[in-house]
Amino acid sequence: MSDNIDQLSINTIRFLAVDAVQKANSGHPGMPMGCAPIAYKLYKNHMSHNPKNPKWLNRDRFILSAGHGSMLLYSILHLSGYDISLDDLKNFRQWESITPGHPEFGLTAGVETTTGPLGQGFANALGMAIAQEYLAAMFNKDDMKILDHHIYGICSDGDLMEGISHEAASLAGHLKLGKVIFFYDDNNISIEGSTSLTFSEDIEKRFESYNWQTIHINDVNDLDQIDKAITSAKGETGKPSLIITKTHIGYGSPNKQDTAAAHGSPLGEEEVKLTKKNFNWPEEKTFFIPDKVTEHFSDVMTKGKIAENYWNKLFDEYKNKYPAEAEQFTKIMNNDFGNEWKLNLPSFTDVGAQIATRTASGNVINAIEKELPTLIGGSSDLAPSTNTLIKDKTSFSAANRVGGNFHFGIREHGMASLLNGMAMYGGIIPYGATFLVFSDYLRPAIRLAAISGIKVIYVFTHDTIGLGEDGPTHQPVEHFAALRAIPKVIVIRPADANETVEAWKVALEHKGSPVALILTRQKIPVLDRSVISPAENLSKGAYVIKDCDAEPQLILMATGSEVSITLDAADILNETGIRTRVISFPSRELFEMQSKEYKEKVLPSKVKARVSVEAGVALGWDKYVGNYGESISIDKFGASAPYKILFENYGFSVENIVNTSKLLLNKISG
Ligand SMILES: Cc1ncc(C[n+]2csc(CCOP(=O)(O)OP(=O)(O)O)c2C)c(N)n1
Repeated sequence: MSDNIDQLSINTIRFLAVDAVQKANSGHPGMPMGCAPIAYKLYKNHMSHNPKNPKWLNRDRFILSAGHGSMLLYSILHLSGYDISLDDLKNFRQWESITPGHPEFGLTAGVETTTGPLGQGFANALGMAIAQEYLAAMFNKDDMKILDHHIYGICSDGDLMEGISHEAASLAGHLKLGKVIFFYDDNNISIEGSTSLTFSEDIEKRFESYNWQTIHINDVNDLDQIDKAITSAKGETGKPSLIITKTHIGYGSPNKQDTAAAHGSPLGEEEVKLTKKNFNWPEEKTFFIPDKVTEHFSDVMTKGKIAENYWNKLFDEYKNKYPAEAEQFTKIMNNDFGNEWKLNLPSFTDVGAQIATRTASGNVINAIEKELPTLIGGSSDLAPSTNTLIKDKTSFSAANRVGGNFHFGIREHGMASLLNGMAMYGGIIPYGATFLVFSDYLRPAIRLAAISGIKVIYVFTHDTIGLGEDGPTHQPVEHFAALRAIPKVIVIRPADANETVEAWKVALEHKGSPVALILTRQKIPVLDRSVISPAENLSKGAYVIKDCDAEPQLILMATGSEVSITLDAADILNETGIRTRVISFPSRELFEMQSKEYKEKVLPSKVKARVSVEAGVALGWDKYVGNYGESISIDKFGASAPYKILFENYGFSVENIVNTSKLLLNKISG
């Protein structure tokens, strides 16, 4: 074994990863073996972090975007003193362990975000940097900087091949996010072999053109080069830095180094032995941590404690000098946003007025934003259409960090992943907007927000063929179903302006998962609440919006813009003696959270004649309409025409609802 404590420590990281992957008989040993020196230098020498308080607000963040190299992260967290035991490392990838295949936010101390789907961690980190800039501008004072830290990360070839890295890096350079320092694990290998198969752009030129600083390390095992690179990255405060680092996948493995074989499979018993021999490491030992290494790392916790104590003192002084700000900062970072905003929620009393729900949503945001200064967001170049601009706030930019309006550019995927980073940073309620049809472009990041248990609010407008002339490319049909299919995502499609207010209220009060608000482009009537149930019922997901005099024979259920025509159809049916109940059904997820009794009350099992009315695919409605029911739906693509003509031709008319209902009743009774 080497006498050099640095080498000994780095090799410990390497072999913890190698042994854990071997024991689990699955995982990725090559990346940790190559990048161990980076993790070592960051956690041991450069990062300001306290392993005993992984949530300390002013810690440096580290994001392993190449999440498949998770054992690198778990090993360095263990050695640094985070709450990950050696047994946890031995349980890598096992049932209920805190060391899953890829890092998961909220599960493991010191894991800042969920990574694995390549490119996401990279963009999340940039979102965290945005959050830091915004909160720092809000709370830092010239004499006291309570948020002043770096955001480090490692990204791989795969991260930089993914489109999302282009979107996010482009915006980050434009916004001059100088606190970001990413290492690029430049090992020339991905799963199918050499990256020369697919990847020949000049990364340095690419990032320079994004307005990043680029730095080179031509041998990751030269620790001086790592130190120098970090120092010069920190020295550049006006640009994010990419440290292009030459590494070797599977470093030290005699037969697998620099080959794809080291990427995603255990080295194999024999090769593990040969590799240990190569490093002069005790061959017979597994999960071996030399005492000297344990000792060597003990100062990480001491230094971390001192750093946090120092910050605590600074924050005490801040509290004395700026008590109001300190109180607000503490509340916000604890996700306590108060209740004042609720008093400002608008109410739409102009019955019969025609208001698009996107317009109502814009009114809500603007009515409450003052009481919610960290409700911030924007759109991917569609703010005038999504109505998401906050009129009294400026735009966030390189020169203006207090701006609460974000211009993400036409970068939906990047936007969604940046929003995730903003949410994970804490203190921010981020929202992002685009047309519903483009929710597909955000989908991977929405899924990760749901897995990570973080709240991001999506404002998806232009929600059906009701958007009209733009035609089938812009008309969502499968998108309600597609969003509802993601576990934990709360999808809400309000029926009118007042339900839109309630939808925002639910979204803002909800915790622990993303919320998608689905809104119309076209104007729809403000429903007359003096004759139907109050819009507050939206929080139950589905409610009887208008009932018949006695027990219903027929139940009509509708969402969004289809509710008003369904109410009209029910009036006709009731007049003809068919006792018809109408259910406004804005959110399946909220409805499923209700008690069995409530659900039975709204949808009595004995009423078999049920019709759903929603301008999207029927998928999923069978659960509610049952075996005998019908769905008025769109199970094909839309078309380019004025929306009223489309609604008529696709069956979303009072007449068709009435006829479908009558036919159904005949069928059932016959
Ligand atoms: C979005 C996405 N697509 C595909 C994968 C599967 N995958 C995991 S790692 C990887 C590429 C590996 O190459 P690289 O990023 O260079 O990592 P290294 O081999 O150097 O560890 C792929 C395709 C993934 N994790 N995420």
